[in-house]
Amino acid sequence: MANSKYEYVKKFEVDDKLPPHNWIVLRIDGCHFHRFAADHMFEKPNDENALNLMNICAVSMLEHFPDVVFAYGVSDEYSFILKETTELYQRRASKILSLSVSYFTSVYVMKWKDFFPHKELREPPSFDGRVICYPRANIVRDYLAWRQVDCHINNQYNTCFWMLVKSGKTEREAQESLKGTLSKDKNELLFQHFSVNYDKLPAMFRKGSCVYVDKVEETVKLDYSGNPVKRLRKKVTVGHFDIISPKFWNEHPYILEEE
Ligand code: DGT
Ligand code: MG
Ligand code: MG
Ligand code: MG
Ligand code: MG
Repeated sequence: MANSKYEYVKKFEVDDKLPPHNWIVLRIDGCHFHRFAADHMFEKPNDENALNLMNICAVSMLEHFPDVVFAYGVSDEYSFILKETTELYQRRASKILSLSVSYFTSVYVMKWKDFFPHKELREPPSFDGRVICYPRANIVRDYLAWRQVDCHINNQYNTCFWMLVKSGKTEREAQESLKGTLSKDKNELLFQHFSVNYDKLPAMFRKGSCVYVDKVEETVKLDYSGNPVKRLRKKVTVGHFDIISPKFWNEHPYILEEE
């Protein structure tokens, strides 16, 4: 088709391609989820259904965008790691960001009733998003460690805070009694006052959630002498691991393998 005199407007568009040979981290976060959680009466400090809904959205993301090699979620946020060689949307930041945030949000709405069959979705959820490039896999690991440390600090604080409030303290009193306390003081408080062993709380609350492609062995058929014929199958899996220490990464070296 012939160019119209209006074609020149295209020249105003800026190139937003992310640099090559960088891991791309995409982090999305629920907008005003403090209010959203209150409006939907999420359990405090952790609502298992709400977290599982976030996890299902992340699973869907890995299935929909195969270049996402790992995802880590806590509270109302999820981080997605795209492999360094990805050519998804020619690495255009706005495309990657807008399509993944809108896809995640749509799945959140679609799957809501599976997790909250008796709760109406009262307002449209929305998520903000950002992309960050990291040139080395070890920095991506440090990024993930940063998010998991955050998960731990917040969860330990919130667990104490809501235990104190549920036991009769006002929110201000609970805040006052936690001021200046160290991690071990909080564990002690939970144990002494509420007989709660922090380490025994659900791993999803303490560690957050990891979503990745696992290689699982599967029996496809039996051979003529009745022996199972096995095959490695890729399966998107959710787990709640320590991703700060090397164990998980040593066991799954292919996830952040550099080319
Ligand atoms: P933002 O992100 O600046 O739009 O504001 P918020 O309100 O989303 O704040 P953010 O992202 O820093 O903190 C997440 C909020 O979501 C926090 O206020 C507690 C709430 N939230 C997340 N997960 C749960 C949950 O499982 N239960 C409850 N009760 N609240 C949750
Ligand atoms: Mg935020
Ligand atoms: Mg938020
Ligand atoms: Mg958040
Ligand atoms: Mg189009």
